[in-house]
Amino acid sequence: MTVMSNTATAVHFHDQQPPAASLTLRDELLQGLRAAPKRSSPKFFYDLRGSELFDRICVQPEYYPTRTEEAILRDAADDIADVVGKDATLIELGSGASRKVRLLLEAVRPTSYLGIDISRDFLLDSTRRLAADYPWLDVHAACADFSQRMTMPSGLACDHPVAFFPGSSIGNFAPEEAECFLRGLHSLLPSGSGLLIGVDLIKDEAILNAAYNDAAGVTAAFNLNLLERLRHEFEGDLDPATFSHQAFYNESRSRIEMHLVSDIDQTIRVSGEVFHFDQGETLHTENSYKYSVEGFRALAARAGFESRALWTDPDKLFSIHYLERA
Ligand code: AVI
Repeated sequence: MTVMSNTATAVHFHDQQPPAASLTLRDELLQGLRAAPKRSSPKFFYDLRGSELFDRICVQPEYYPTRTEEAILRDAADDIADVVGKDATLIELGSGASRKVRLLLEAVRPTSYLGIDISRDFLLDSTRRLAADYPWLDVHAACADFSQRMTMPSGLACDHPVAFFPGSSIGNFAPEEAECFLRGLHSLLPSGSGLLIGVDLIKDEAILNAAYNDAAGVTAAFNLNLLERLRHEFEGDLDPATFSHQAFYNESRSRIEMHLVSDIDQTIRVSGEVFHFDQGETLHTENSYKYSVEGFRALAARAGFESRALWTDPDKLFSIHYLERA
């Protein structure tokens, strides 16, 4: 593990990307394209442009999760601070722009903060800004794929770790993967550690469908950007204009599905390999699972986390759970 300390911005940077990461990513991508039906992991969305587009999704009027979760965090910051307790090390998984944690920092006053994200440039930029704005906070950044097994970076004081996983990113795992992911966290964290986690709730289908089909087309651009990434990073020979964005709520599985639909019968090439798409055939790019409060509590309990507190908004659109590692 490389550790670099940038004194100008006081961010301690821990690079946990395995050296052969791009090879692993390529293999994973090709495996998904060979599958029937074709699929790709949502993590492929998040190159620099994808991360920027995701930030723009978060402020679209139809995309309620971000503003609702932020309102809950703002309103409940003092209660959250009481439950979390003193001298915490906040560990944000998939920290992105590190915006939500700002709503907690003054109330919770953790000793240190660790942002973990797969998008290195985005991570460095946002943690540098955080360190500049909160000079009393010991800021660390780890470039890592938090969905894989991780280790705690050395040099991070970690007496009372509290993982922070906002945004309902847990919903991008299938329920059995989510449980497995929480089990991984369970083995990483000592007993008594906390997990503050945002979980999107099951609701009216029209609200869900609108949230993933915003009128400004930002979610569509986010989905289609995956094809640009295939072209630029994985020697993709394809025309993104021949694909369309598709997103819909699958009620029987309580999930939004996002797909890229081929508008024509065509053959594309990625990393020298040929893939055929029939007209109307899709590449399944993301699932976003929605939970009931009880459903999520039961899942967390199976992974060894006990429910300690819960906050929701008045319309019951979104939930924030505080769980304790048993
Ligand atoms: C990051 N994740 C929780 C978002 C979601 O809602 O599932 C990603 C996203 N995809 C389309 N819009 C937002």
